[in-house]
Amino acid sequence: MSKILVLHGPNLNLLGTREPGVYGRVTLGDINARLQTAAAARGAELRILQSNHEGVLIDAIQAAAGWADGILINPGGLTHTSVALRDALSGVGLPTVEAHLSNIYAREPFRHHSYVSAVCVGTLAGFGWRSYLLGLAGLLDHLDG
Ligand code: CA2
Repeated sequence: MSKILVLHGPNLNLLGTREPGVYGRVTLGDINARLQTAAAARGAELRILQSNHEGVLIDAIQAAAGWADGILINPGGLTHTSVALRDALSGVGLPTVEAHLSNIYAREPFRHHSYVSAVCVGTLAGFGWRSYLLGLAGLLDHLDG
């Protein structure tokens, strides 16, 4: 059974309550429930965490080295700013998939660069909440070989 850490970065707790034109009307709770259903169908176990704090996310990534087989992460705005988050992912070395609700390459130029992409197996962006499900499937397939 694959064990996956799912991380949601800053402000993603606001999903479904603000900016529905950009991020949709689905709440983070809805996304987590859909991920849990998809994981159960694949016989995988998820532990899910959202935090608005970079250090909390980094602590969770470091702790994952002791139990997880892979990481699914939407770093939120930290995608475009955080060398520290990238260093944590790189240092732990667990297979990681990056997921974004929006197509970051079709938005403002400052969103076009991700610090974490280069240390990830792959990136999903632009499929709304389905980016997470596609990312989970891709990560589990990658772990299955
Ligand atoms: O598209 C994504 O998933 C992002 O990671 C979302 C981040 C943004 O900074 C990235 O460039 C792309 C923003 C997350 C904040 O989500 C909100 C949801 C509702 C209302 C306000 C913010």
